Amino acid sequence: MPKTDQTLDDIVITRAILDRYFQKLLDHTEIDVAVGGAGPSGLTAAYYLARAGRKVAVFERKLSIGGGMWGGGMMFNELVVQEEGKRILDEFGVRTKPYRENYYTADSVEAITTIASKCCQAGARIFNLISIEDVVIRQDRVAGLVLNWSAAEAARLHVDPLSIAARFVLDATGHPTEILQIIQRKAGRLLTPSGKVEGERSMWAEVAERTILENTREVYPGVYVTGMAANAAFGAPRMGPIFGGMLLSGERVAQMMLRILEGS
Ligand code: 48H
Repeated sequence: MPKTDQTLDDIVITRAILDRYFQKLLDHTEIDVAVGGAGPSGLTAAYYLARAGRKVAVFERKLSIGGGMWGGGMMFNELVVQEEGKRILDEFGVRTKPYRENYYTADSVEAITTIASKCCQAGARIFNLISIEDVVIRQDRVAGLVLNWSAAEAARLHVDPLSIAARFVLDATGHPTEILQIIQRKAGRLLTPSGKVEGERSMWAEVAERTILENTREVYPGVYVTGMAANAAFGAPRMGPIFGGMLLSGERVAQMMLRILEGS
């Protein structure tokens, strides 16, 4: 029997991490879709795009992915979806329980861990601890993202960023609409009624969940908006801890982009 070397070398461990990480990052410097924010809408969009064979990277500022889904409502880690939202949770394999007609609940930890796992396994790459600090604009169109370490941002270090190219950018940064804020500050009018982020309105689940799909759309050449950011961009209400709209918006924006990517 040949003897295998079962010793562990710290330097090999270091080299393995550096090799693999840089391979992964280099492989995502020119991609189909760059998603800003790994909350439920961004991860759902990334899942559908990757499943269709598109090259997708998700950039997330925080160490943890999942955005606002972990906390359910007011830290009670259960969430609610309506019938249509349940369809997507079923597709991901997240278990739901009927509560009343058209109301289902799910464990928010099971929901976000499952969505994130399916997203990675479909081929989307998630880069956590990286913040989007600017966009690349070429011929009046957003053509990529400018990225920096979140740790550099947090420590207010003056470190220059790096950029990646993407055919589409997706603002899935939730309430603060961070990518759109950068564009309106630096590039010009958004495709909203005022040309700026209209701002989210007070909580009204019924209206918010109905309008989110209309608000899921292109908001600047090359840039789409999904999830809570879509309602904030177009001046619609917030919806509280019902998450069907996040999932449906992620699915819708992936379909819109795929139509264009597959037609070209
Ligand atoms: C990198 C960034 C940057 C940046 C932000 O807030 P999210 O969970 O967003 P959605 O839209 O997928 O889900 C919204 C939902 O969680 C929610 O808040 C709801 C339904 N609220 C209703 C209500 O009434 O309150 O995730 C956004 C993610 C977060 O993880 C941020 O850290 C990340 O985007 N992010 N990542 N660079 N510049 N800005």
